Amino acid sequence: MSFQKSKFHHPRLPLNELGLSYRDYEGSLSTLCAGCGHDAISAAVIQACHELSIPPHRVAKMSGIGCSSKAPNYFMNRAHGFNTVHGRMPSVTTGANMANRELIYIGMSGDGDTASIGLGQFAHVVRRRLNMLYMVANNGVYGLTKGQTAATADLGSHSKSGEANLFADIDLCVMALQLGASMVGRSFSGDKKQLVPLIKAALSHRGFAFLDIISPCVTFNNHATSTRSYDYVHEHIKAAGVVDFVPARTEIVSKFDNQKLEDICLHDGSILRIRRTDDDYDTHDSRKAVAAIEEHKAKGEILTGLLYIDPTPQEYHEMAGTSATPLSRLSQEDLCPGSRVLANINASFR
Ligand SMILES: Cc1ncc(C[n+]2csc(CCOP(=O)(O)OP(=O)(O)O)c2C)c(N)n1
Ligand code: SF4
Repeated sequence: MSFQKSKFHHPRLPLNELGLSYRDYEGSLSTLCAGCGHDAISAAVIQACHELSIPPHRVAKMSGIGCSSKAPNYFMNRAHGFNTVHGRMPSVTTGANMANRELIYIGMSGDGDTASIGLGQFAHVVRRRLNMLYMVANNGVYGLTKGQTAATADLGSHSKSGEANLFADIDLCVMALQLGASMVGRSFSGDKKQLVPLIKAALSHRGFAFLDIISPCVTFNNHATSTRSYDYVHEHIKAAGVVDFVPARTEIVSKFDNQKLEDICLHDGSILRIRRTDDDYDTHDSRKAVAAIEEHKAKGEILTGLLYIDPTPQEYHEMAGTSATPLSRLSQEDLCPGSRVLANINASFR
């Protein structure tokens, strides 16, 4: 159940290019536990979409089942939304995207939703390069069903009841890199400075953008022996680089030491500006990104930031050569070639 927020707001709130304030990007009142990392992710999505002046009605919020999958109710009430079956967000998003390629698809899922019941669907949506932002709110547990260990929990980490995890974790960033995602990043719900530019870049990226966001579950996985707790993540986080997002049409002002800067131009003219904190880190090499993730993990560290980006990505519609006009806007005549042509097509399969 969701509760509506009061529409009252300060009359002098800053407005974006569409004349909308951030309150126009909010959703219903959250019913998640106070302090849940997922609410911080919703706030980051609100800030990113407001600052990018994205028309809310051009967005489709897609999710599965779980506390994380409830989160889209708490941002952008004016957008389209579809809470699908557990683990089935990728296929429903694929169908929606096939019918209307012009919407901006934001998929929000949990580690249970993606890495367990939805793992097969996740693999195929990545390899099909669907043009979407796919976010996983990764807390290492099933929050909604009260704390069972998820497939992303680290080997040896303990559940709240003290049980040790016997199995190695699935690293969703490594999977996404190996399956061909054209943008991959990892962040932390408590680090808005890093998360907001990553979300902006992912929304402006034409292709499959994957963000794994560590999002502690304060109720079931925030104890001393968890590697997804606020304390553990704060102590073991390591950034590959600082990411800044410069939207198209705004003046580009360098704030950093130019020696270490790299600017990547996205298809809409926006600039993704990366300042390396690790001189050796190469954001254009997916194999090195996999190695870097593994090396940091072996040291007990969590590597965050922009891990990989392909500056010339391809997305599904380009690869499959589909109609440039969305199917949802084609007329009956355009969609149906007529009974004689259909009869010939059917005959060709006999
Ligand atoms: C087919 C099916 N199986 C199992 C469930 C029960 N179930 C609901 S949410 C969930 C796990 C959610 O975990 P996660 O995706 O990590 O999200 P979180 O709640 O931690 O944010 C499960 C197993 C279900 N709703 N449907
Ligand atoms: S149970 Fe955990 S994941 Fe679910 S709302 Fe509460 S803190 Fe968030």
